[in-house]
Amino acid sequence: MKFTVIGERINTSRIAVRDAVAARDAAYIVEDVKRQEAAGAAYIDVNAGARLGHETEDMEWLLATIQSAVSVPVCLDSPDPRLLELAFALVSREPLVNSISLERERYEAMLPFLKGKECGVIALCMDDTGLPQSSDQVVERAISLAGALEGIGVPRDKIHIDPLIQPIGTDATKGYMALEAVRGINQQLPGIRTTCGLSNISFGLPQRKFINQAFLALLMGAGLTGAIIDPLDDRMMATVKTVDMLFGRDEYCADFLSAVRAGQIV
Ligand code: THG
Repeated sequence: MKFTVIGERINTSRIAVRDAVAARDAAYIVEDVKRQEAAGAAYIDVNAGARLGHETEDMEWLLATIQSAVSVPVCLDSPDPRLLELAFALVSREPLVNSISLERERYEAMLPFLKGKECGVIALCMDDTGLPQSSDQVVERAISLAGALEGIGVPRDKIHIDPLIQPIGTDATKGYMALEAVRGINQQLPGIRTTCGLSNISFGLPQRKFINQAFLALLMGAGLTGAIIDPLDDRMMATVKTVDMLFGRDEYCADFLSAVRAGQIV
């Protein structure tokens, strides 16, 4: 299966999106998500967390606006189980729910909510002690999360484990740790899916796009099945399409060649 691109742009932590949401500028959001869909996003991530006190109404408005504009499903992105539950009731296509974790409060609220729902789930390898400190610990947490989710009936291929990418700038082992974690997850939980945000790897460093792009190629090599990225970043998407092709997931190199013809790979 081709790599799953989750488009990250509809996030109120981005100034332009925050302004558009505050002004209820539907044209801006519609234009943005149409471009993400055209560029190959399989899901549109929607994160309304940055305007404090407005998360619920912003999420409702964004979902209505986005779902009238594109036919790809949304990825509901919030740490708040109540907001995810409210948002879930508003989706028109099977969503990805981002996210559950092993943090007690979130875990205990999310499991009963997810039971019996038709959706994909992103599961963060986070618990109440914080971020994982080794690739073995990521794999252990992935096994716990997968066990709990499969236990309530979520099929393995709808579980997307997020190993949680940590900055390389303050700990040189964090890149390799993530690569080992993805390999370990695939070995211990065959058929499971994996995803992550990339940008933490380059936190505090210059030339971040170059770091993120090289890291994505390495993660795909380790077996990562998807990522939360900017589908309008042509270089990042060129990496995705080229690696998909090199892994034999692009019959006759068709997608690669059409991206070249469209001027997206130059
Ligand atoms: N895992 C999961 N979900 C996530 C993350 C993750 N959701 C949120 C985040 N991390 C992924 N989403 C984004 C969205 C936007 C940006 C980065 C990650 C972004 N970053 C630019 C930067 O960091 O410089 C800002 C550029 C701008 O303002 O336009 O835009 O890890 N499961």
